Amino acid sequence: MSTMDVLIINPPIRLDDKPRHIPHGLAILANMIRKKLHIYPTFLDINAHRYTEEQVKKIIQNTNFDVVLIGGLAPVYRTIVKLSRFIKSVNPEAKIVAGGYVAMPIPDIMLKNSEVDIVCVGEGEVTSIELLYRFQKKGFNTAIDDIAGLCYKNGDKTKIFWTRCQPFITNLDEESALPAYDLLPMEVYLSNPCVGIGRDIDMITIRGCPYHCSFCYQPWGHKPRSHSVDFIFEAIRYLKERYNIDFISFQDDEFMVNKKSVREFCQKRNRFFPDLLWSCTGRANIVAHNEELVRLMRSSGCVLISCGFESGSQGMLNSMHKMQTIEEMERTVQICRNYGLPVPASFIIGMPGEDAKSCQETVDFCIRNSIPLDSLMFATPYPGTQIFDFALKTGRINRNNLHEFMMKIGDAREFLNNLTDYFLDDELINKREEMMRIARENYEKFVVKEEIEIKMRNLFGNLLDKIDLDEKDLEHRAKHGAVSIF
Ligand code: B12
Repeated sequence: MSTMDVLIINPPIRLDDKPRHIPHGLAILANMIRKKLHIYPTFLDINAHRYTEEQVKKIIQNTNFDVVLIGGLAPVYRTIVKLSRFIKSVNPEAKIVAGGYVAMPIPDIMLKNSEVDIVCVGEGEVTSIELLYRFQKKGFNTAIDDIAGLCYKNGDKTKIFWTRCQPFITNLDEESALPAYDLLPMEVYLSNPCVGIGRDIDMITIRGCPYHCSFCYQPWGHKPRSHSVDFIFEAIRYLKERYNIDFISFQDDEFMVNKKSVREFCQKRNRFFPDLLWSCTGRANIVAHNEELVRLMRSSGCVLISCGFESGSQGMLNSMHKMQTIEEMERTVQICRNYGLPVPASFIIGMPGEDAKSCQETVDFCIRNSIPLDSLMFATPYPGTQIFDFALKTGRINRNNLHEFMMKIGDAREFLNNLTDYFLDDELINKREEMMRIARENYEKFVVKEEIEIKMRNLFGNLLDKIDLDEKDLEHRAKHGAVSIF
């Protein structure tokens, strides 16, 4: 076989909001496939276009493809199950390959319960190229058992095969690539900011995180691997020239993990793109002890550092292995406020061990520090996390019916499993509402609307006049970006 048509599908997520985040993983693979195999894939971005089921079906029927690549986060499991069936009904010969967070931790469950043929377990750069190259050279019925990082099934799903592990990429700059931005409907993403204001694009620069939080899924190990600052600036230069971006939202697990790189980033930004604004992720135990760094970031265009505070109870923080203290969280709030930065902290309710007292401590923390609890997620046992193992061990999730569990999995704003011994399900759901209401009411007393406008103007300058925020943007801002929370 010499020519091969590849269709890449980005399933929809968070349909109650606008599409704001580009599908980095799939778009990186699209670029790699183009570069290494000279195959020009078709990119079906259902999420960006918010296509209806009927539209998706029509597009698939009218597209030539031999291989389909599909992936995403855990909540797209049900979409993949459904879509894979449809794809096979249109083209029974096509190979369907899945990857990403939805498939990596439960490849066997996905293979047994869907029409997916092969799962890529790990980073896709090397694995997917080797797999497609094999198909291209030897056809679809060739052996793939020597390609690392795969899990696949025989035709009748009775047997699942695993190949050896694919080692982590060591040099992200050389072995990965930029996302194929040109294959994405970039105007959709650029006009729906993730966090910032203006033409805002998200970026991921690091894989792996040194921490071991019990609610987090970390397939990339605990030794962070980063793109070089030079690589990041190449990307910014391209995005500025081609898409005229104003803002970058760094969505890494922990952008501040390497302070030297952050400093280098700030210096280069000031030198080359002094108008560029940006936001990033942080951590209370880092921000609290690095005021100088925050000062530099602020004076280098950083307008927001979002931290996972998770809980106002030290006991809960310890039990989730968060490695941060309440004092560090309070200091973080102080530092952010000192520099006019908003405090978009997110919290979790319902971790194992949560009770009325720990919930009260979270509310007290928010009241003491005048923080609204707009982002309060339910502890959700996503596969691959320590709390998933806990839920299995304690019988909260049925080991024998993980497919059913995956079909239900959604956003952590929706209640899924009760991991506490203290609350009944309804009580937990009501507790969340109550906590959010009390903290919000208290916050409303604290904020001065006129001051917010001045602070926003200080941060965003003229960009504020460039875009109109509608209801959905404001709602999103409160829940995630929280730019108006000072
Ligand atoms: C950006 C992001 C988002 C964006 C969405 C991004 C998008 N468009 O898909 C938003 C903000 C919407 C989001 C939401 C949520 N997120 Co999120 N998010 C991330 C984040 C920070 C980056 C993801 C990313 O782009 N990574 C970089 C790319 C390069 O990696 P990648 O996608 O894995 O791709 C590589 C491989 O997986 C593989 N690959 C990927 N797909 C495919 C497909 C094929 C066919 C092949 C061969 C290979 C392959 O190749 C790629 C290159 O190596 C990660 C954490 C992180 N740092 O990774 C969390 C993360 C993915 N999110 C997570 C969670 C829990 C959520 C939420 C469920 C949380 C919530 N509060 O509700 C929601 C889900 C919303 C919903 N309804 O679906 C978890 C994943 C859990 C899971 N099993 O899905 C993560 C890992 C965070 C964590 N550490 O726990 N998220």
